[in-house]
Amino acid sequence: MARLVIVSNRVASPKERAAKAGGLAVALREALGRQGGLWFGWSGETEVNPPTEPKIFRSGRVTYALQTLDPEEQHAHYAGYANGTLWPLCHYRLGALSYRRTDWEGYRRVNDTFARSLMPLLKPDDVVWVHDYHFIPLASALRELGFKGLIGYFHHIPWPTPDVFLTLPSHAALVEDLSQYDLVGLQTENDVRALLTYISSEARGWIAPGGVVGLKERRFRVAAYPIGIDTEAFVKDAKAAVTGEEMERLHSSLAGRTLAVGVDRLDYSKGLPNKFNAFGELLKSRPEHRSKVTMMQVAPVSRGEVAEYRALRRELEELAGAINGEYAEFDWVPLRYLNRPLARPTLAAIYRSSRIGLVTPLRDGMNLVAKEYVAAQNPKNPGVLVLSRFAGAANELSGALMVNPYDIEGMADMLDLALAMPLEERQERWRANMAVVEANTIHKWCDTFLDDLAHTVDRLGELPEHSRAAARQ
Ligand code: GDG
Repeated sequence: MARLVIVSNRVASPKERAAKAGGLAVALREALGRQGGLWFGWSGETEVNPPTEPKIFRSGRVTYALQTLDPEEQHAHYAGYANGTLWPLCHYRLGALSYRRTDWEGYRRVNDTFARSLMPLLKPDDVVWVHDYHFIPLASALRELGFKGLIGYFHHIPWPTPDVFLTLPSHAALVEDLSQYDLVGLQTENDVRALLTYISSEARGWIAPGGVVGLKERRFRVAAYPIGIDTEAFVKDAKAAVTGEEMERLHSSLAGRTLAVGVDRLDYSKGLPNKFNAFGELLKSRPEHRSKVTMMQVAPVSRGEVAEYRALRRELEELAGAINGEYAEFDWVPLRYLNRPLARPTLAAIYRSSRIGLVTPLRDGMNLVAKEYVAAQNPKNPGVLVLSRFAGAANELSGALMVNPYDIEGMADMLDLALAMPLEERQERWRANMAVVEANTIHKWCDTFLDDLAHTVDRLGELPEHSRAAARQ
């Protein structure tokens, strides 16, 4: 069996326990452990004149290789092009997009640095799996250094439609970079359609059945792999939480009130101001819920070095203060707003205790919180998932109450509906959602992607005659 090499910006340290590391890190570590492998990424450190070789250490069957970066280069790569340009672009936030040539150049230089650091560690028959938008040019850089083996890429965030993508000055180069992969995985069929439409209508590529693409002299495949969670682990955590001390503390603090929960990184794609406003609207327009419903928003701070994120934090503090100032009673705070991350078992306990899971991003690749909320419910008395139609998860979780996060009053209506929903309907909706969450786990996602990557070359060879003819033109 070929060795697996995983590349991601942040590498979960082998010491990080499953409860803290998060589903993706655990699944990747498992995939690596099964066949033995290498996990390569940024060390999380910067240094002027950094060493050209990565720090290497082993844990079990996994070798870790971590590259340190020059601070200016790292800034252009991470805060600049990856999170200042690509993140807003892929989340349809053109107003927040900033593009500087120096960032684009820094982004590519950092990918060259990563490739030069990784290349000496690669064997010709390694299978390389690259994760996310920090690394789109990595395959080009590795190919340039002579790596001919299989390279797959998974894009965790949405792929924008051509009209939006064309606002990126470097769009053509970025898609040529993508074409150096053998398999490009996206979250949903909508994302696949968006990328393929761009390739056929703007980049003069051709598309054959099964998402096989020809672009200049390259052939590769584009397909949807909707990511899942470690369902079994979540169900276990949520069940264990029932008797835990934290559950007791939570319940006594609620004093019999209904809980609605949101869990999102503090990111403008997650639609937090809209969610706060919808809760405020509910309290304003339906006074019967005052003092009866508490909303808890867990929003760990993320990317504090990017200006938009600091502005968002201020906006949310103001909104939370306004809602609490307007409606709080001496014994009830309507909105509990936390910027600290909580341990996963605590999250599971909160999900299970919440009558409503509020997942209302303006745009999201998938949104794992939606799936975690479903997995954590008590089948005998499940809560209602209120879900933005713009989350990738909306394609799968048909049992959710779908909302448009731009429609504040519409969201307040849905909250009202969720609060009144009878048990039978809650169970029916939950069963539909849970069937998906159980069928499509993170492990299955991992195996399906890797299996398809291993067979990509066969698929590329099976092109129908008309596509081969197109490819020859
Ligand atoms: C990207 C894409 C895609 C959050 N707060 C705490 C905490 N979390 C965990 C959640 C969940 C994860 O972080 C967040 O995952 P999401 O999928 O919701 O969102 P992103 O971070 O934006 O992830 C997204 C994902 O990649 C995977 O492909 O679904 O669309 O944007 O697991 O539970 N975990 C703990 N404490 C917290 O306070 N322990």
